[in-house]
Amino acid sequence: MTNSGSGIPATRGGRPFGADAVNDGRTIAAIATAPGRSAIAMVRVSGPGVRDLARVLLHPVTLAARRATRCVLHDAGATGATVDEVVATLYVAPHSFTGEDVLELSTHGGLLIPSAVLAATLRAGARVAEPGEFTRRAVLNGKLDLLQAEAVGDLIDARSSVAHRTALRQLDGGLSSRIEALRQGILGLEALLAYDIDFPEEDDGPIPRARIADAAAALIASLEALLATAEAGTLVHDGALVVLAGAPNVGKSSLFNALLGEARAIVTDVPGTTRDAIEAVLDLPEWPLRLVDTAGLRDTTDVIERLGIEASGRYLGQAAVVLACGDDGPSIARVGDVVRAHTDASVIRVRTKWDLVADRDKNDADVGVSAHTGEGLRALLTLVEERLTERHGVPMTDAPGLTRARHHAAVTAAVLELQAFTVAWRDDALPASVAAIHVRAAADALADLIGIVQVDDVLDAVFRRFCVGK
Ligand SMILES: Nc1nc2c(ncn2[C@@H]2O[C@H](COP(=O)(O)OP(=O)(O)OP(=O)(O)O)[C@@H](O)[C@H]2O)c(=O)[nH]1
Ligand SMILES: [Mg+2]
Repeated sequence: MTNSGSGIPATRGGRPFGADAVNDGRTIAAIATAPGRSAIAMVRVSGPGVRDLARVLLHPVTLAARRATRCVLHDAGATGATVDEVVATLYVAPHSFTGEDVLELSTHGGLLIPSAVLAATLRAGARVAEPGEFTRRAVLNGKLDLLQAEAVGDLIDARSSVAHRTALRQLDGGLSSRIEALRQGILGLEALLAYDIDFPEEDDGPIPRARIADAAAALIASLEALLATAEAGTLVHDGALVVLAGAPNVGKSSLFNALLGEARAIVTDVPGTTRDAIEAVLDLPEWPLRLVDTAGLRDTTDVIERLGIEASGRYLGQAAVVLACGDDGPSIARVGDVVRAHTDASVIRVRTKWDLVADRDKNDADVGVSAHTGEGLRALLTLVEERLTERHGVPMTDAPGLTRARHHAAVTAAVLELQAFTVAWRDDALPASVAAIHVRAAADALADLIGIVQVDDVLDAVFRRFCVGK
């Protein structure tokens, strides 16, 4: 069956992108390794001019595909001087990361040599790659879809083992295939509708109305199940924000350092020591945490301290869990009240300086900790993980889930469109061909997510944050 005559525009999909949508067809080059002193570095070149460039720069040039070959690299510029001895590996299109001819030049490390090798490739005709441009070309050439490309960025940026595992799964294509299956489901619904539109005169239509409504309901349920993974997924991706709050001098920075196992924040017996919020990643087995030490909360006329306290307030507003710290019962209660005014995050009452507490039976906190002896630290972290799991569900690293606001927005848009369709269909409020526009919009929202369509602003948004050379 085709959609002709149904009033539904032809499918936008097919294989991702016409190649060269944004690609200017030039050969690009970049240093792919981080700057600084190192044993080796890598300069990556991709594009149609790679083999010509190799001929100009390398000696010998008999490069076999996928074989690391030791060569001398000359600058083709005025002097023709030797720049470095390199190991060159040629990947022939389409069997490369970008889908184009790719040359990887492993050079000696340091600040000078990689830059000189890059300069030589530019003089031989390449241009400097934009951030993320190698991966962008991989997407344009159908080597990766957009979700997998994001996963490449996530792998590079991963600061915790959970985020690392999640990114690997996404790179594996698990999320892409789940989204694609849902999109195919929506296209199936669209096909049922097209049939109904083409043969409206048949009494109940050839397809019972209820069957179409059921199909829409089933799709909405599946999309909502996927949406339910977003909260935990985003927390895993970004790290769950855990804020240490309390009056000055109660031991927040000491606790922060003890949890991290290193002296990151300055500790003194002077109240008001911490002026600015300090953030660090704590990689727990289930949940990666973004742990934040803040300025002690109190009324003050000191301008800088005031700014620090305001920053504490902002962090509190975004927190997933707040550790309300105090070194006696009343100070814990006070900070608990202040914190609750700023946030609806889960609050854990923490009694600090537990080593000094004589009356340990008094029940004025959820947990007692000592930064000096280490007592209670493990119990506190267990409690943090329990609270996160209670609120946000178990982070799923084995099943595909949503990890970014972009994913959440696209799947939400698809649900809203299908809901709008369902209402119109149930009430017979709109002609089928008009109601069907909602179904098409739902399918398109998922197509944008995987990158089946050629939308430059979607690509720009995804690749803007990549590093050069990736
Ligand atoms: N005995 C004992 N002393 C502690 C403990 N934790 C912190 N202290 C002491 O309490 C004082 C204040 O510690 P900080 O960690 O700087 O306190 P803070 O809450 O970060 O203070 P501000 O940054 O000023 O708000 C220091 O003298 C610490 O040595 C603890 O577990 N046991
Ligand atoms: Mg402090």
